[in-house]
Amino acid sequence: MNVFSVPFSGGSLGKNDGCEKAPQAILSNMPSLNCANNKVVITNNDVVVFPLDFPATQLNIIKTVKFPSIILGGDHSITYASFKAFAMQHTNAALVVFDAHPDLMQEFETPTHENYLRMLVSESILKSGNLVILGIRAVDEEELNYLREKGIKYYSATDCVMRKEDICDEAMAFVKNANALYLSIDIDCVDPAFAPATGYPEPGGLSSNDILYFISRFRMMKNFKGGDIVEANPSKDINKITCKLAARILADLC
Ligand SMILES: [Mn+2]
Repeated sequence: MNVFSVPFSGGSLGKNDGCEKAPQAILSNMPSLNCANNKVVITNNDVVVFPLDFPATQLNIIKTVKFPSIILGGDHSITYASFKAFAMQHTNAALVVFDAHPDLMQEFETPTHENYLRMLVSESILKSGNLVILGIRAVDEEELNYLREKGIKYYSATDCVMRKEDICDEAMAFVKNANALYLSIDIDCVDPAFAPATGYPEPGGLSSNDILYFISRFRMMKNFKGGDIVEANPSKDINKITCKLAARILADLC
């Protein structure tokens, strides 16, 4: 599988400085995995980023990333550019996001990890009917209004834990007719007990096993063509548990 490393934290508004080190930390944990997919062959490609130049970084992502592939962030703002590249390479593309937060704050001129998803929808790069968000548990009122206004399909973290299989069935049925499916995994969808190293840890999330269950099923969909893993921060990690989980997610996606 092709992997594109995007060591960029400039979209985290200073809240997750250090997440630019995640691609290397995740890749360096791959050999230590002891799982069915540990023989997966990864070809890493580094995307050149400009820490102080947002638009230039976004352009470089769009120019460099080719699918099928997995993108390693970096903060969640990089999904704005990588999904844009995905939508340029595939018509009628769908996005399934795992995240504690919906990232739908009012848009500004440049995408950040708080509003990239709203920008994708409001700029019509992504149809709201091709979007599912899973695992949310920290939502601003402004975001709730936008979710309702656009009729966006979403599931809380509690739903994802309590009704895992049904919700996975529903979400898969919802995106199965899209030409191509992109999975975006913000590591903060997972409970901080399992993934403490991130910018906005929120209690009450999915377990490691829950996220791996969802991935194992989405991964088998015929239209699955790519995705990303974002917001892990090695500088906040404890015994590498977050980066090891991210490495396992990467192995299972490949
Ligand atoms: Mn996010």
